[in-house]
Amino acid sequence: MLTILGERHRLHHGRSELIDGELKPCFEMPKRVDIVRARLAEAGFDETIAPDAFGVDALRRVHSDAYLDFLHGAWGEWTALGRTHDALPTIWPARGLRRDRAPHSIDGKLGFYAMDAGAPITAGTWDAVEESANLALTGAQRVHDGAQAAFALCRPPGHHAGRDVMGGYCYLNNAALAAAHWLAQGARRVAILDIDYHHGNGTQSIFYDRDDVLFASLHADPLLDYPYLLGHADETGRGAGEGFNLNYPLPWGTDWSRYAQALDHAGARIAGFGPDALVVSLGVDTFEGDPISRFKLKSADFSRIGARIAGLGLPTLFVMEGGYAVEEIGVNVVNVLAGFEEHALSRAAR
Ligand code: OKP
Ligand code: ZN
Repeated sequence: MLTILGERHRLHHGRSELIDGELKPCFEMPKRVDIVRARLAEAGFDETIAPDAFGVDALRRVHSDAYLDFLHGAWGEWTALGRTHDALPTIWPARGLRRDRAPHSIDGKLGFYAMDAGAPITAGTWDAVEESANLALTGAQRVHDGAQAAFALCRPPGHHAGRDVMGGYCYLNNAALAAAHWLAQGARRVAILDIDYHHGNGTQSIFYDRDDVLFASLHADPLLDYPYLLGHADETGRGAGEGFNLNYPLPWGTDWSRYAQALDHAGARIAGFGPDALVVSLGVDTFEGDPISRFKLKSADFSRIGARIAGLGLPTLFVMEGGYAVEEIGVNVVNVLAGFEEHALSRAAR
């Protein structure tokens, strides 16, 4: 499978996030990409390319100008005050506070544009997130040009990022950018299947009013787990988008049999939608050994996921999201991709 790889992700290495009331080292780290790359090479996935540079116009299809300006300038504004640690917000626009006027000072802006303290900004964050977006856009372009499937090894991930909000390790929504790119290239309908453990609140919010993008997500019940404030089954879309948003909140301890039922249901809905192409937000934090998650998928189950996705028979772009059992992340990701390829080949042979 065609794989799009970058180097600049390494420039983003958040030092700390708030966990259990303490600032602790971020689980989301450069080594995640190193391990996936090593496993890809070992498994013979050697068709790799570097990203093309898409300009700001590709980003503006999904994100607001004010938010892009903020992300681009945040580190400079932070360090101009003599600060050297990661930039983190300390306030958020909760109920009763205004969210229509962006503050001018950096501490105000950090809060205004964040949903949590889970997306630190460092010296290299902008370069890394810009490249991560370009990986997804390059993958989308290649699939548009005729590749049956591609894998964008994005880092930082993107599915928690909304039109003008960062959070949960995410800054630019890579999957949404890919879907928007396909629509701009003439696709009539695009489906996004989000199989990360956490609900893709950013992706959902970006397309919530639209009937040309079907968003389907399997994730831990938000009553129990991050991001807590979105991802319930009764979120089905709004206005023209009614019926084009599909959430499968699942309990802690979800194993393959339970997961497979939800996946098959989502697959049937995606097939019924008749999309021109599919984006998969590929998180492997559903793995039983993941340090921040509570599902029970085994490494072999990821091959089954890949095969079921291939069963849809759609041009498919896989976009890397989460997965924090660092030593196993490579095996689990490559199992999805290999499971997809094997099934796609056997379909073609029939
Ligand atoms: C990003 B992705 C749990 C803290 C949760 C945020 C997790 C972000 C996950 N104690 N912190 O969806 O994998
Ligand atoms: Zn996740």
